[in-house]
Amino acid sequence: MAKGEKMKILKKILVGFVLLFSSLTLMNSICDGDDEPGDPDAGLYHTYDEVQSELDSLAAAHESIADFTSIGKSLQGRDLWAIKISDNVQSDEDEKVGVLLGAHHAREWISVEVPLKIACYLLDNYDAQAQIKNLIDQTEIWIVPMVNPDGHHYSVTSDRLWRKNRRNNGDGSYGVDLNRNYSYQWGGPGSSGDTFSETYRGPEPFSEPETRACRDFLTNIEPSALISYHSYSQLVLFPWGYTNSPAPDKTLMESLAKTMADKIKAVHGVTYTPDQASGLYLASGDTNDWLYALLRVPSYTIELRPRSSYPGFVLPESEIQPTFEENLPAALFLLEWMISLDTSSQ
Ligand code: 0X9
Ligand code: CA
Ligand code: ZN
Repeated sequence: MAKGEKMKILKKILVGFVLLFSSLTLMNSICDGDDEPGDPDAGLYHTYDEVQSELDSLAAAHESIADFTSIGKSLQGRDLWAIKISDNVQSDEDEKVGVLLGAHHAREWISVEVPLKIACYLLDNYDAQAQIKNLIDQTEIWIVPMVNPDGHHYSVTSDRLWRKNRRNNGDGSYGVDLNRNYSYQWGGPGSSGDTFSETYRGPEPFSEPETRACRDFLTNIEPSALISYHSYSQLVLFPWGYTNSPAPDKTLMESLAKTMADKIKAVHGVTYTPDQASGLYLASGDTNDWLYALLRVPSYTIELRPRSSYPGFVLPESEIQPTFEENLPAALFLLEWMISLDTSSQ
């Protein structure tokens, strides 16, 4: 055989191996952080592109019970990807709706992983677990793991501790705090009118495309329960956040929060503290106050691991899986609680 021929065969074998390994990597990418050469890298944490491709493949692999869709676009034009999980997923059925949101705040990377892994878990266990099948059959679950993709991308590529979105405020400052930009009690305590502030509320309520997308989406689907994941501090927070006064449904929301905290603790012994959101600090214009004011439904912020400022937002990769594991039963409990509403109200 000529030397040139040998080289060609060797080259083919090499290409074969590369293709084999890249397809193995692709298969691995479902429900697991993946790296593709040249892409921004967040290790085992998911980048924006990785969230997109995972939700897409996840829905494709479970097409009768999952739908991959966008609820709108960010300021820089990124889609706010969502996955809807339900039986008869293509139709809007008369079923209670539950919502899990992640990453209003860019640097809170773990808040992407928990709702994303919950989506994977639900879909992967539909056939195997009667409890999960029942939940998916009787409810409609919407998961939006990355509400602030522009900020998240910036956190991955430029400034790990970036919090806000990437609005150019026109004065040399960037970013609006999306969790101060909702309309209910907008401009109140715990929000700032200073564009340079980490809690800058924006020039007006819903000035940002990301919060407008959430507003329109949530108004349309009318959830019966919601969890917005944040980090850090290990808290289960319920409205009000803008005032220390108790919300009308404080008793219910507190009791559900206590049960969620108990369920979390039962998994790895980690303590999350249930509290009215104002107990952390007063903050106005957040997701939960707005949703609760609109629909009077249980609406939580879960502040994930860690407990304190070391390691703060930079949670080691080794804690992704346990943080998901402990939060899974709490989310399942809240979603299943919605089913009980049907029997008691009919
Ligand atoms: O400040 C926030 O937006 C949340 N904490 S974080 O460290 N993830 O930024 C807490 C929001 C809780 N809501 C109120 N206290 N109103
Ligand atoms: Ca359904
Ligand atoms: Zn946050």
